[in-house]
Amino acid sequence: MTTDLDQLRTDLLGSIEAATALDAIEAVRVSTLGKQGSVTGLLKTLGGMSPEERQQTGPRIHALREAVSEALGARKASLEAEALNAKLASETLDMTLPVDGVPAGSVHPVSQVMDELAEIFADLGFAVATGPEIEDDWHNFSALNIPETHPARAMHDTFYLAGDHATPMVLRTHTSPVQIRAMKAAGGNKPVRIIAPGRTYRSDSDATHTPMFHQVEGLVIDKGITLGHLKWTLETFLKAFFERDDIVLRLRPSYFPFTEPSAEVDIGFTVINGKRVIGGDPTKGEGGWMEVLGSGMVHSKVIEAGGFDPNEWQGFAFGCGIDRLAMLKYGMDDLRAFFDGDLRWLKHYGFSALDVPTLSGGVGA
Ligand code: 2NM
Repeated sequence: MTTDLDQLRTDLLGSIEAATALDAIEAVRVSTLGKQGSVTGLLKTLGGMSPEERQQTGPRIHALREAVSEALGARKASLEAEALNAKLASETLDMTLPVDGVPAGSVHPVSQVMDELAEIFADLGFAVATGPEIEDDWHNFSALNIPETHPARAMHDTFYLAGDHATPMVLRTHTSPVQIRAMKAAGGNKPVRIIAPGRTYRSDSDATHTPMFHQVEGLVIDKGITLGHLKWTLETFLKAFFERDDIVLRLRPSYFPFTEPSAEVDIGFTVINGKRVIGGDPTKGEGGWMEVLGSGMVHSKVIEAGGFDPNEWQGFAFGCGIDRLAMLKYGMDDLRAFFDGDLRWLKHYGFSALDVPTLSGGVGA
């Protein structure tokens, strides 16, 4: 028995050591430790032994089972490590290969321009304010000095929503209600410097008008604010936005119910190779002026509606279409394509989300 066990141990450990594949290891395991295995068979013989024999042989059989089990585990681990090393050696990764083109989305020009606006005005100390697109009549009209009978209400081609008669609800026709909310939030005792970009709605549809469009409006409320501050701010903004220092502005007297005085702002353009280019001397050649903004000193009634004392606080405001700004800067000619969701258009005019900001510089560096 002694020599039998020693011989079996030598044979089994030898065949485990000789196994060169994982399935060979598994075959040895089944033939030794499996239900019908040789070592399992030996363990079963313990029951039929005399106590003396069992005391002598039992520990040796158990030791054999331990040794076989350990050898199987060790050989298995070393075969697995060998296989992994072989795999790693054969599969080198060429880091210089170009990556497969991953289809990426693009940033819509409207989003791009909104980001540019936020960046430029942040440099000038303006925060970005937002508000609801479904507004009540007071914030969209009354607080902005547009009373019930005012023709501007008809002018705005408002979308009215079903609501109770006392507080008619509308899709905001401009982002001005956001300015009113920002003034109210300031509590009438500290300055306000915000821009309000966002969606606006008017019942209007042709090549230059869509029922939903984007506006940005700016508002400054402080003490001692003058038209000079307004003009400097708009000039600084437009130079940064169009990335040219030779931008000239012209303020023309106009009318808005929420500002007094009011001015329309024209920007000078020149014509190069038959194409209009923003900037340069508009009095030369085929150059001229195009309207880009509305603006003015905030009407005393609006200052009051916003919760400020108009005898102490003044302000200026301005507004323009973001879609139009994008068209002027990036050269699209049909506004409707902005909202068609045509992937070819988006690919052509869209921006990479990973691009560093496209503006050549900030403000006043
Ligand atoms: C414009 C033109 C002129 C404007 C006025 C206000 C407010 F709330 F302060 F009264 N917000 N935006 C404004 C003034 C907007 O857009 C053509």
